[in-house]
Amino acid sequence: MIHGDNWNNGPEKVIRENVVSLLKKYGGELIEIPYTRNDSVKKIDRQLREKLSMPEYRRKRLRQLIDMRPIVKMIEAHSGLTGLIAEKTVVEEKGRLDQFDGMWVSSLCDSTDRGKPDIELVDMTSRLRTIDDIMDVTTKPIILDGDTGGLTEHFVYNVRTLERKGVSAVIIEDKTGLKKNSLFGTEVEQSQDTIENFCEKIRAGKRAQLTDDFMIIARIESLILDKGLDDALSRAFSYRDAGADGIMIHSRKKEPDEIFEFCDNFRKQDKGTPLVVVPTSFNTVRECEFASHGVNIVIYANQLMRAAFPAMQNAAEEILRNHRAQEIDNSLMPFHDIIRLIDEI
Ligand code: SPV
Ligand code: MG
Repeated sequence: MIHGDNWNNGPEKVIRENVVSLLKKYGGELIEIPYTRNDSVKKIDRQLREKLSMPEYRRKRLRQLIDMRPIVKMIEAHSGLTGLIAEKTVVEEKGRLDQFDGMWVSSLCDSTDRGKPDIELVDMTSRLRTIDDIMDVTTKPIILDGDTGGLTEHFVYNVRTLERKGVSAVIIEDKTGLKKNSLFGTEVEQSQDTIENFCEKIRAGKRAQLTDDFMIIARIESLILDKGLDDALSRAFSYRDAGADGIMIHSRKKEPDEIFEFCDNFRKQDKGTPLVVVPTSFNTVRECEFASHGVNIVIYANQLMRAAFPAMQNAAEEILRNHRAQEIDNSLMPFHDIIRLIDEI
């Protein structure tokens, strides 16, 4: 085997170790040549990334991943920086590398980042701005949290725009009126759309779509609103029949039982339609267990935002308490690292 010596350090080291032990089994030889660092190699690297980030390549990658992976893992991004974390974070575990497959542009985090409530107040133009910021620095596929999808007459235009930009999927939820975040549950007034209206919105969106790549995923709020499993299942089959490319089932319970029950019952009748879950409340479940219940996509919907907020608040409080910044310095990213965090072109 011939390989550049650039895999001696960093996350690729583990791949090198795997290769070395495999070669040993049959007496193979590893020939390492000094890695070439010059402008033409950089150009090939840039061209490859450029291709991956182009709309026609990025858009279809979600469908490809669903076909290839036991489960697709998406993490929330609400800015260029969080996009970079989603794009670049890699861990090594037991000789394997692991990373996220793509990004979820959450309405909750996009709103929170602007200091606004999650009530569809941040309009589509601003949401598209966030998507642009993320797309500028990443190549992985994107799912947009499309809230209720708004008026059907507006939704059809937004489907075209998202598709053209290279977004892979939009998830719309079956609520009407002033949308509130699902995790409030029945603490606040929330109303669910009728099956007929929501099916019409899905059908209109699918009619508007120009490519075969883009996905419209229907999100069912029946469990959030205590309407029960039967309501959730009958909605799921109706939405699928109206053309939804996937079903997201949501719950605010800590135990995953109702989610598993939904998935198991859905899979008895439908082996193929992708299922999506957002385990913010039922966070004890590991990805492989979701996969064993027929789930295709797991979305970590708000963890980056929730990690950043307390850290920033603590830094602000410590500076106020000490009238200087020294005390907080040990818990901060070193100054030298932050100025080198973003690659220059
Ligand atoms: C979001 O991330 O905005 C979502 C998921 O819609 S949830 O907050 O759980 O409703
Ligand atoms: Mg949302």
